[in-house]
Amino acid sequence: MQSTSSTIALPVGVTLDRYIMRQQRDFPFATGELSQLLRDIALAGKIINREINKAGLIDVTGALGSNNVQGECQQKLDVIANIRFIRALKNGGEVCAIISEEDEEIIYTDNDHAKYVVAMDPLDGSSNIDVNVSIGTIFSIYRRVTPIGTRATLDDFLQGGRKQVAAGYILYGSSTMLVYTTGHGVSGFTYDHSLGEFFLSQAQINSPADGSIYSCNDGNYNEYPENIRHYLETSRRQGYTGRYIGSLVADFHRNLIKGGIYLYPPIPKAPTGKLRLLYECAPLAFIAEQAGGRATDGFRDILDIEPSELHQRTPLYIGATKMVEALLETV
Ligand code: P6P
Repeated sequence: MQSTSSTIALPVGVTLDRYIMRQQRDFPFATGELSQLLRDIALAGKIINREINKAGLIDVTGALGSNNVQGECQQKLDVIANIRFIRALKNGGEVCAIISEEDEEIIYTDNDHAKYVVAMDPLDGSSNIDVNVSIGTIFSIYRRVTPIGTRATLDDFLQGGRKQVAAGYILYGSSTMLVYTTGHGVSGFTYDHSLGEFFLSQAQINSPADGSIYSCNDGNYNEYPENIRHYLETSRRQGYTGRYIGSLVADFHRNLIKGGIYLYPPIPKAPTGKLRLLYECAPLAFIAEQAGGRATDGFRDILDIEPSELHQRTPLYIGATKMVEALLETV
């Protein structure tokens, strides 16, 4: 169903709450649960933002000394972010279950009558925390497929990216931004610390169809598949710019706004890619497509991948449509 023009025509400077209410009004059958869920996520984002901003002062930087289910060294803020988001979603009452990069198993909220499930990376790029580089939260929302009132199951999370009802990220950067889609375009909100509010700053983000920025870890270049090396060599000959922050949300956001492509190909130590499908690649692919871009694993659109495991990984090539299509031509 197309949203009416009132949502798109909103002036910049509208609060997130008002924007969500306007969006909800555009959909007469909306009952408010998704709106509330988006508010719950924004609240958790505000809290994490506060923790991040004082990280250097209260010793929440650095490693915790434990590893997450991925075997990756957990940073203190990783764990804090995970706890905060889980608590906000539990208390909000709109989510019956959560999966998180930080937990191996499904997290049940005991809200078995809630309609939605959430897949999240509570704090992606967290190794950058100690050096004050931008980091981000990524979230993906599905309507459950199991009966209301029962405990959620794997099936609720393995529906495939095209079944997402909403997806977004929070970028804790030079400013803190919330960017999300509910399938009717992509909107960007900037956090005003003095007021404790997210304000609409980009009503409709349309990503450039082409670009000249590529983002990849050049240190892995020699281990990339031959066609990817060929694509990068061609890009360099064309005078493209390499920009790689090592924080997916920051690299993705820059490319979304300026036009570019982010690449995480398969490499010997990550033969199916490093990034996770359900809570990193699928939500960003939803946003990319809604903004006019594209996302693939090198063979299929990310959103067409049929998931089989909660923490499964995938190669990821995401960004400007013409750049992704040029890469696919090398396959
Ligand atoms: P590498 C951070 O760990 C992350 O998941 C993304 O945010 C980032 O783009 C990528 O991994 C960096 O991985 O192997 O280049 O250090």
